[in-house]
Amino acid sequence: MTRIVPVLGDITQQEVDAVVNAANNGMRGGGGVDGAIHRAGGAAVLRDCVARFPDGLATGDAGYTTAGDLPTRWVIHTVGPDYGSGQRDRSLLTSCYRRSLEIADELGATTIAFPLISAGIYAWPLDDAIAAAVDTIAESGTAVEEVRLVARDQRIFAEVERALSARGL
Ligand code: AR6
Repeated sequence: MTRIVPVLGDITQQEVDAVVNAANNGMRGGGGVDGAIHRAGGAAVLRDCVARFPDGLATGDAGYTTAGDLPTRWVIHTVGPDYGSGQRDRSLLTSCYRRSLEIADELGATTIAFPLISAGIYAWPLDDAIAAAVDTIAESGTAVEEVRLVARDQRIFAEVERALSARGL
């Protein structure tokens, strides 16, 4: 049974087997979580991105690299839909969680930390971004034992807690 644990904090400081990056199609870094992961992970993460994703990554898909200086073994990169630019197909957002967990299972990860994919620069409405995360993780059937949902501020953290308790999770 997978535990979904709300965490108030910074995704780059999570001591788990894998952290998930809210990447973009180019897979060469960016702002938000992506910028924080590349800064904290160091050049090794970018080198690995270039080597493993020469053509980038499709929206809704996920792939992994090593984690450089991060206190985790792998970074699982996934590309959420850019709601602000009109990409509003929710199945692309739920696919990010499903594909990331499939990769975590392939890697044998037992703990993983997600940010709220698409909920920042890509401007997906927060309550639905949280619902998509919680429901998809809960229904995934993953072998991962602990899935952290990391919120950067108190307001978002409280919303994640509320969504989990509303579902009895
Ligand atoms: N730890 C935890 N959560 C964070 C952190 C952090 N260090 N930093 C931001 N958040 P975003 P997106 C929260 O913008 O919407 C990049 O340029 C943030 O408050 O990182 O999928 C990429 O290269 C929000 O709730 O990801 C893409 O171009 C959530 O994490 C684009 O942004 C996701 O915010 C991806 O945008």
